[in-house]
Amino acid sequence: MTRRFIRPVPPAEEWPDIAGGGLLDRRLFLRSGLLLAGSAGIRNALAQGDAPLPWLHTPGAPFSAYGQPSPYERYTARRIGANRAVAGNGVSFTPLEELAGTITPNGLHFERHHNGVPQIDPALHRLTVHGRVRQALAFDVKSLLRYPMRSQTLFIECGGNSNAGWHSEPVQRPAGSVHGLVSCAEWTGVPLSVLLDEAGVDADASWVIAEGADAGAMNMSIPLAKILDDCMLGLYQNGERLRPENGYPMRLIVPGWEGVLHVKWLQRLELSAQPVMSRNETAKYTELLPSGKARQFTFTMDCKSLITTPSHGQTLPGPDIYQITGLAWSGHGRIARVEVSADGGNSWADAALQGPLLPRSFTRFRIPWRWDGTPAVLKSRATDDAGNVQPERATLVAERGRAGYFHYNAIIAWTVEDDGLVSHTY
Ligand SMILES: Nc1nc2c(c(=O)[nH]1)N[C@H]1C(S)=C(S)[C@@H](COP(=O)(O)O)O[C@H]1N2
Ligand SMILES: [Mo]
Repeated sequence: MTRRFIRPVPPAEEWPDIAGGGLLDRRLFLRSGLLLAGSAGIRNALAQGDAPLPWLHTPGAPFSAYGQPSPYERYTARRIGANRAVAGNGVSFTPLEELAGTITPNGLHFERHHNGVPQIDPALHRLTVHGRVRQALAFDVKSLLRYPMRSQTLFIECGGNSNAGWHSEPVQRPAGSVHGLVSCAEWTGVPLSVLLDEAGVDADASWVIAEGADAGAMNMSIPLAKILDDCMLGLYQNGERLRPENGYPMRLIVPGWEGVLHVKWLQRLELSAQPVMSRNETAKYTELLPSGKARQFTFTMDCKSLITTPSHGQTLPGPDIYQITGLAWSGHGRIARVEVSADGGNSWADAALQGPLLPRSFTRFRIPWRWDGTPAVLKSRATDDAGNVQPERATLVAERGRAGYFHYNAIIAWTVEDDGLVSHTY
């Protein structure tokens, strides 16, 4: 006789709500996989046996040198931001609502280019370290690949991510097409402290000016202290060499800080006593506040989260138990807590956080929800281990005004209508 260790689960109707709108205890999903067994779409296996399936009878395709996703998944694709005046200037968004887990596949990492993607021959590429150093150095790719490396799982988020949130009306686009200028990957490379140590930093240096080898030679200033603390020269992305669109053959990795500082196609690091005051740190990535003062050098990406399922454009087939899930991240450290509301923020319940809880990286949250078929407003609110709490939109707008364009991290709300259709709301 087989012994079964499955604990009896009370029928779904008997589970108590732990917050308004039908939020259930986050541990219920752990207690039983039977949770959804009564749901539509699940059939008894023995009832199958309709059409003969060709792949069960014919040998499959041969080996491939580099694997591709199933053709049935071809719509899991980056959404490209169109209508840009300058060729090569624009974005492509990670389809966050199509993905699960926490790692962004390399082919779906978001892109932000000011001047297109250069096709760099690594044999011809050099990284020069110069300025206020004992001796200027030029590294070729081959020699850099021989340095001791380390790996870190980190998100990169564009400072302009979610900027449609500043609009007076909520934009109706899929979650990733508004909030998907953020991705998370395991980056492997050489700590910059190692390379700077070799060049010998002068005592009066306090900034590092990083420059890319794209046609616009994009450059940015980063405080030397940050560079020496935890920045690296990224060479590998999720185990393989960087993709051209993400900076091949090398890019700067600046953990937790805004995307624009992660200079791609890196060709120059200049040690300096002051920032260079380039276009992207003055005219751009600087914000006028209601007081008339401007926020400049706002480096750290703030604590943020969003529900990826259910989210805009999805439809709930009917009243049932659903898993609400999404992503949270903070440039200040680890995610400590994600609360979810199903009644527009009147009451909140803690979602389960999937470990390991890595600093400055995506954290996946999940919570069960019983939808009764009446209109609901879903929200998520993240807190990081430095105590930062994701603000309500009204709070953020009151603080920063509406002239802002960057660093939008307010709570994101989705409305579920009685027909199950999900849309964006404020
Ligand atoms: N050389 C160079 N580096 C660059 C950019 C660029 O246009 N040129 N774009 C920056 C911006 S604004 C962002 S948000 C990130 C985006 O990195 P990704 O395209 O790998 O997602 O790269 C940064 N590094
Ligand atoms: Mo960016």
